[in-house]
Amino acid sequence: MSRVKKYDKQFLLDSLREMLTMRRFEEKAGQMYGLKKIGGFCHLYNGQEAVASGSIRALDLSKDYVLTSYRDHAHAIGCGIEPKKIMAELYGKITGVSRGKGGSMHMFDPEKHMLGGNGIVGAQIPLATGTAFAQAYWHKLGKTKDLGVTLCYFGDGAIHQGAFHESLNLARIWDLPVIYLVENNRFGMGTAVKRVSAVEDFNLKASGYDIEGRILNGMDFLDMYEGITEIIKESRENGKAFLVDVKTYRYKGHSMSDPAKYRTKEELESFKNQDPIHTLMAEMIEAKMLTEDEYKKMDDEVKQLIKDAVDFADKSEEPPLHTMYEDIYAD
Ligand SMILES: Cc1ncc(C[n+]2csc(CCOP(=O)(O)OP(=O)(O)O)c2C)c(N)n1
Ligand SMILES: [Mg+2]
Repeated sequence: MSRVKKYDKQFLLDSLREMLTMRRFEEKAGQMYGLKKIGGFCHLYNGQEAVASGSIRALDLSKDYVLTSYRDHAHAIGCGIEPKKIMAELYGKITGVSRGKGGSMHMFDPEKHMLGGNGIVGAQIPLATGTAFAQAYWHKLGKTKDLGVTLCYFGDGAIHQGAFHESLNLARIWDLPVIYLVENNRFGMGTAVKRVSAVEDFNLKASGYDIEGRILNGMDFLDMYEGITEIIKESRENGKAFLVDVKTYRYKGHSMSDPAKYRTKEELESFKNQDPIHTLMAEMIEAKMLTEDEYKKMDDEVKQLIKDAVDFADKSEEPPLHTMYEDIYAD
């Protein structure tokens, strides 16, 4: 039986639309960067959509939290932040989600339980550990009915930071409900994982801290959703930490200035042939849950949403100079 048939049709349509929104957002961000509407650092997520969408959709954002790296536009979309506020942030406008002061790497909206992108490789790992500590503590004090979990994303390049190892140790000693998710896209900037790491399957690192490690296929929405759903359930029920190695791939260079000459065309093509959006769309069409015309209409609507986001960002104001020293410390 087709995999999609056991799912609610609306859930699948919403998931497909969300991944399309992430993809079209990134394509437009790349274009606007080329037109110099966006400056500074900018890292695109094309190809990795099933990772953010398939995992954030398994969370309960009334009690769970998300933290990630600088490649954070899609995670912000997944947490329900409006694309226009993300685009305005890229433009450095006051209407941006971080009031135009964070830029591409610092999407942050505590109301949506998105506790930030981070420019420093691995910085989110101890922050997520602290967030999970708070969740465990609140639960112990009886302030929350169910335990909230924290989902912490980082790249394969962050594994070698000391903070990763210290955090995993603390997460086990204190039994924290935190899921460390490695977006293993095979490269840290232009350096292939195998050139800097003795192991390529990072789930293996979990055993050194007596936590459980798993591998998931990040090129497939349903594999991601099902795998993470199981992990979240165990983490919530038992207050356990997990380390998940998610195999994925980015279609674009590391950042806007990277022509990505360190990989072959064949490698790129082999991953484009496993495109997560195409896979879900094709399976839904095959199962008669979607027609080609409906897909085209969805895509047109998504493109319009992103175009509106660009218009919103274009028309918004820059933050006034006097706000320069605001939003630095918490009140
Ligand atoms: C502490 C620190 N060292 C170096 C950098 C420069 N830097 C930015 S991204 C990056 C590579 C990270 O690769 P990875 O963690 O695999 O994430 P990906 O870009 O593949 O999503 C490096 C070294 C940084 N931002 N922070
Ligand atoms: Mg990487």
